[in-house]
Amino acid sequence: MQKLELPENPMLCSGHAACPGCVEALSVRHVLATLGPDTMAVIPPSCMAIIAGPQPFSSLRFPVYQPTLEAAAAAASGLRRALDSQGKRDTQVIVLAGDGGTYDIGFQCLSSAAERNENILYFCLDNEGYMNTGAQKSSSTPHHAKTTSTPEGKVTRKKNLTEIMAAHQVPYAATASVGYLPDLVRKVEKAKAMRGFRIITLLVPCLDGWGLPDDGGLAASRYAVECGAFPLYEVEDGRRYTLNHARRTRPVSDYLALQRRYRHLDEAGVATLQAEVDEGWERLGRQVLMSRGEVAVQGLDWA
Ligand SMILES: Cc1ncc(C[n+]2csc(CCOP(=O)(O)OP(=O)(O)O)c2C)c(N)n1
Ligand code: SF4
Ligand SMILES: [Mg+2]
Repeated sequence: MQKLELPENPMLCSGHAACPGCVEALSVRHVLATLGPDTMAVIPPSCMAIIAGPQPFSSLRFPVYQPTLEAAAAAASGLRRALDSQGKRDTQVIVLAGDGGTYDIGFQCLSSAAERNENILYFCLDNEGYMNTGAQKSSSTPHHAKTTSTPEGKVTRKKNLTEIMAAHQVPYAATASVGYLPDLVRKVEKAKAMRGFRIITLLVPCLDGWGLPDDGGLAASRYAVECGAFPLYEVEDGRRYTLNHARRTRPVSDYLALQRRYRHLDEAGVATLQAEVDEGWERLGRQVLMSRGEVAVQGLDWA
């Protein structure tokens, strides 16, 4: 077992406003400890903005700018350029945004910043819904999950953000989970050492929105990876795929059983989700093999 040392003066302090047991606060605490104090964050409206606290109070010991929900990646781009013009090229500009602010409302800004290869490190804190406003559905909410705006379960599937970002051919797009902490810390260190547009999507099981007990966030973080619903992987330059946790060790039903948002599902519904996870896992496996040159793409020659 690897012991991780955290600095004595955390950049995210105790007394913050997260729900007790929230995995988002834990994840961000480790992210910030790995990045260090020469960091500036853009935090759009989200649970993270609540955790950071209302002016003049803050649980964060470094500069933070809160833009509108649509504008996080544009605000970070501007901040980066202002710092560069002052010669502060080593200061990391990060975004700490929710999935609603990333997959949906801030998506046009995000796509543009990725296309311009802005030198920013974007963290999507993916709790699979609009949680601080009462757990409504986002395009990251998985198929069949109940939210307050999909009371009978969501009828469409979760958008695949990492694939969309990889298609922008950015230097780095990865997924991570605080349930696999050494992997998360390694990815943050790796992204910190790179230049250009980098994005890490962190799965954040939401106690309230997913219907988990106060101490259930970490188990859900691990089960999501172990059943393949949230694979841990990295894509470099849109081409080189690496799967970081290559074996699935439990059925999707174990993961669903932890969460109240799936409690309405019958056996057929569970089987549908298992089939969808299997399909996604196979597609990812093909990408990994193709990027190693182990699978030839058939039938794409010019006529
Ligand atoms: C354009 C716009 N629409 C709606 C809102 C209201 N609003 C503030 S935060 C939020 C939810 C954001 O969800 P997400 O980004 O997933 O963050 P979470 O609360 O889940 O951490 C909404 C809808 C807003 N601020 N701006
Ligand atoms: S609503 Fe969910 S993600 Fe937000 S602070 Fe509470 S447990 Fe954390
Ligand atoms: Mg959210």
